[in-house]
Amino acid sequence: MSNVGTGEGRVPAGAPQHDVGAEDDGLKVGPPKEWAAGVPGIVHAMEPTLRGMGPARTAKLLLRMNHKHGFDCMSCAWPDPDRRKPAEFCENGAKAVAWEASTLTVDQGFWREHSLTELAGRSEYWLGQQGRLVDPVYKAADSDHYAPVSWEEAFRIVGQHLAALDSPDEASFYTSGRTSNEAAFAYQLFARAFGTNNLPDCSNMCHESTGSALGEVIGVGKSTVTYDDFARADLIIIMGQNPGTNHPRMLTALEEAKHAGAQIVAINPLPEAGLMRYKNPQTPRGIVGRGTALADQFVQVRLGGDMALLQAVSKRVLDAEARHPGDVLDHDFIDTYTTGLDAFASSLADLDEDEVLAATGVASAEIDELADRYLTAQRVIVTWAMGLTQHKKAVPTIKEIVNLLLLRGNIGRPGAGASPIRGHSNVQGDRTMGIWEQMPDAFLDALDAEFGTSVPREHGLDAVGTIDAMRDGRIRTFVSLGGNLVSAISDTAVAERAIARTGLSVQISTKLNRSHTITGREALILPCLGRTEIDRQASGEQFVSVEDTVCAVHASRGSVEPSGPNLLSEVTIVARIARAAADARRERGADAHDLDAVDWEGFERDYDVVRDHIAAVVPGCEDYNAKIRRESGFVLPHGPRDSRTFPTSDGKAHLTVNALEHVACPPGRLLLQTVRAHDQFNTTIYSRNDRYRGVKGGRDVIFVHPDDVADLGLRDGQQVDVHSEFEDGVDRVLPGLRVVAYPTARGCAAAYFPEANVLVPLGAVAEQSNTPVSKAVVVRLEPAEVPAPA
Ligand SMILES: Nc1nc2c(c(=O)[nH]1)N[C@H]1C(S)=C(S)[C@@H](COP(=O)(O)OP(=O)(O)OC[C@H]3O[C@@H](n4cnc5c(=O)[nH]c(N)nc54)[C@H](O)[C@@H]3O)O[C@H]1N2
Ligand SMILES: Nc1nc2c(c(=O)[nH]1)N[C@H]1C(S)=C(S)[C@@H](COP(=O)(O)OP(=O)(O)OC[C@H]3O[C@@H](n4cnc5c(=O)[nH]c(N)nc54)[C@H](O)[C@@H]3O)O[C@H]1N2
Ligand SMILES: [Mo]
Repeated sequence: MSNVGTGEGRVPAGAPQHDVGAEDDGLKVGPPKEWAAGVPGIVHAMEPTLRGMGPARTAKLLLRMNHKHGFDCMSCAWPDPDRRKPAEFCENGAKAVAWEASTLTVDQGFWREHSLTELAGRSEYWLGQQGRLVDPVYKAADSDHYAPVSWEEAFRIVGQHLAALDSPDEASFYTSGRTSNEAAFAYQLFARAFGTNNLPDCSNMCHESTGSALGEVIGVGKSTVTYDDFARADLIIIMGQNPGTNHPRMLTALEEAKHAGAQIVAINPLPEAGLMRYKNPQTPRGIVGRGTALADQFVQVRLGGDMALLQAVSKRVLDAEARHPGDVLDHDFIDTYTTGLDAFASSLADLDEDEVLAATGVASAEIDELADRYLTAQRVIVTWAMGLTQHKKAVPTIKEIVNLLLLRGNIGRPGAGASPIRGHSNVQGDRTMGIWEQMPDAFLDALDAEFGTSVPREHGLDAVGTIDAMRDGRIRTFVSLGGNLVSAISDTAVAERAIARTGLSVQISTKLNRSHTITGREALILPCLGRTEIDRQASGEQFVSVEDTVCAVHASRGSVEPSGPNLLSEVTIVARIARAAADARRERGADAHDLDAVDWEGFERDYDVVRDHIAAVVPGCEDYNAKIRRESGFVLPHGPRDSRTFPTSDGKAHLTVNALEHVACPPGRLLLQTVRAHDQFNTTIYSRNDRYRGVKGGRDVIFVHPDDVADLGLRDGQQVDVHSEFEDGVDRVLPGLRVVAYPTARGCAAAYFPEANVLVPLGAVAEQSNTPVSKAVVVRLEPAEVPAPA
């Protein structure tokens, strides 16, 4: 099963035999002093991705990326080290910048040429290749085309629709995690002043399970570690995360930790290239190849087996304590800071090893080895991402991480902690700023105190809830601040029909995607500045601020000219929608209510005004304008991390009892997970390659263990239709995938997101967090009817 030996991190037998790093060998990037010369090297290596940007723009941007006076990379939420390297970016960050800063633009003729019907038939890849959106466009009710519209008219249309609703709760305001803190704060304020808490966001599909679990058991839903903790840890356990592709700069931190003596354990059904081997080319960081072996132990768990695995490790820790009473657990910590040990220990006393084996597919000896590593380490960090959060039992699984860490006091001390690794670069900041359909009353009270408003207290709709409500006709206006909800959410066909029932859909975006082609009866595209671009307002050039996965907040400044003269900033667009909604309410003889309580023009003129309000409302952001101007920004306070203060109901960290459950896979079926390829950012497809997994020029593949391929009577390379099986009995099919024999865990399979979203019913969600279950879908593979050659 998992045949990567201790200390070696070999790629298991059956892994693609080519050198996954082969292409990188041509990448010539010099040491710091030669970095100017290095940039063209990167450009060369990443052709054609960077072609659209031109050399001058490219160099300027790549060198400012993640720097103290530059802009924050939009490709992930990995933090910046305090001592920055000259080129503080990775290959995928460069791709994200190139994609945004493309000089190619969608001209006005494009909209005449392409009907919506035609655009809806295009792939995400094609749509993203059309260039930057630079003019607002409107699709009228009776038209199959968008057509250019003035900004005034665009805002008037949104305002009219919003004012015409019977209730503010008939609108829903989605946010994707690239939005700045300033835009996010303005947006949630607008939605609430308008009268609704319907603020779904990408986090609902992402780390919501993390927030639910951590919030409940330690009182704060965020990482308990700082950047520097990685170098101080002596064991780092990486669960359900593929940093080589999705957080490449994390590999540098892991390599540094390794040099400082840390051991690394990867827990994953897939032997992900970046977890196995890492070649640090100095710059750019994050290139995977035949370099250092990273993982000391690779635990090849079955999909959804982590809860059982964690319980089995905790049980071994408790058994060790029973053998050496007083020597194993951190009793001082447990007595002072936690509750629930006795119940937890007795629940694990009769943990069934056979069930653990069935759930994990991992031999007892491997679990013993993992437990030994945990027991010999003094400072342990556990990181995780979508491989844990997108399961039915995601929330209890994450609570089991906390259980394990608490047993030996691994929270709230240097080099130790629980570290969710967020996805979108500012998804955490957006939440801090109030983008959440269930913000606590304390936050809403602070808003009311600051603005004199009376914002609603009833919880709003999340992402799944919004689609559900659209389906029933309960949401009539949909506004999206970034993102691509139709493509990102589960049950694609249902989501598309749901959006089509709205009266108006509004996308505030940088680039074309499927959510622009599947619209309400009327639709608007409002094109905005991206993070790379200079944002000029009446008071001068503006900067924005963002928060990374370890709660560090800092400024981000664009440095190139906007892609078009007609672009507005996100803050401006939000402020003008708010004013238009207020005007429209007045025109209808109604009161603008709370919308008039805010100085929207002031927000737009000078983002310091927004930040002054953030300072007054958001805990930890006091004196925001001063702190954000410090070179390295500042770190938000975090009780558990800083002082072992746990803001839970009883002020303690909770060891919890979680009934063991795993996803059973009926005979002849597989468990399918949906993953990202190396050349994509969520629904944005940069190219159709996934070179770390050996795939080139296509995405219609399903990775299956060679023995499962044989057992299912299939052949490597065969075309299959993938049918998912859920209790609702609906036959959901992803047709025409090519079987790729691949060393994933037995009984498991993987295909690409977002294509595979067609297979997941809207109602298949994680308990408590309501996150779509994207990582363990029971599927049946049927040989596809391949048309005979003509
Ligand atoms: N280049 C690039 N960077 C990105 C993104 C991108 O699309 N492209 N997306 C961003 C976003 S929004 C996010 S949320 C993150 C996502 O970062 P990841 O969570 O790394 O993304 P996924 O591709 O979903 O990979 C999930 C990983 O978990 C493993 N896994 C799946 N199921 C299980 C399980 O049951 N148990 C265990 N132990 N492992 C499992 C998979 O094999 C895979 O390695 O990346 C962010 N960064
Ligand atoms: N099956 C399956 N489904 C999943 C996942 C999975 O692993 N499997 N992962 C889930 C996760 S973790 C997430 S986070 C969601 C992602 O869901 P979203 O965040 O909604 O999707 P993205 O693809 O990141 O959004 C990309 C679009 O954002 C716009 N954009 C880019 N930059 C900017 C900007 O600066 N400003 C504005 N206004 N717009 C911008 C562009 O138009 C681009 O097309 O998908 C989820 N869906
Ligand atoms: Mo995400």
